[in-house]
Amino acid sequence: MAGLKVYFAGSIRGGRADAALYKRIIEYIQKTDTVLTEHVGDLSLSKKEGSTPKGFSKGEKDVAIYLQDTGWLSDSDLVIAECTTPSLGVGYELAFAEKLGKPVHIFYNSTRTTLSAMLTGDKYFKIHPYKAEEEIYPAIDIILQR
Ligand code: 6K6
Repeated sequence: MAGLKVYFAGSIRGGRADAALYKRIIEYIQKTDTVLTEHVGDLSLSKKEGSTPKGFSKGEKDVAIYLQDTGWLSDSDLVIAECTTPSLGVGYELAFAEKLGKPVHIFYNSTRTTLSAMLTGDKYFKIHPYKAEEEIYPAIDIILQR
């Protein structure tokens, strides 16, 4: 645990097609900095598991997730999101982070998706379209001031 506190956002119930990519990005950030949301890259977490409570009713668990994640957003130094797989939760987190005044960096693969106009149209966000995964890592080095 060191350096900047990064809130990494990626789709869970929106779909886990990019979970392995999230894991690689999280591990890259963790070389020098702290990722508050390591679970987003947990490959054992399926879309269904992310929504199936263990020991909690669905409502109780979701309240706990919401409170934990909004708390982490408040505590974070910046937000990095991978938005190729669309996610309502990630969209909510991005707007929440903007209201908190946190720097927000949004990555997406422009060969696979067209980002929502609610993100590309908001000049607050720093948007990083990429065509190949290798382009993500040098951009992260700059964001983290390595
Ligand atoms: C348990 C272990 C791993 O995940 C869980 C339960 N689910 C969640 N835990 C923590 N954060 C979550 C969970 N579900 C969604 N989120 C937050 O919303 C994450 O920070 C993601 O960036 C985002 C994904 O939203 P959806 O709408 O795709 O689920």
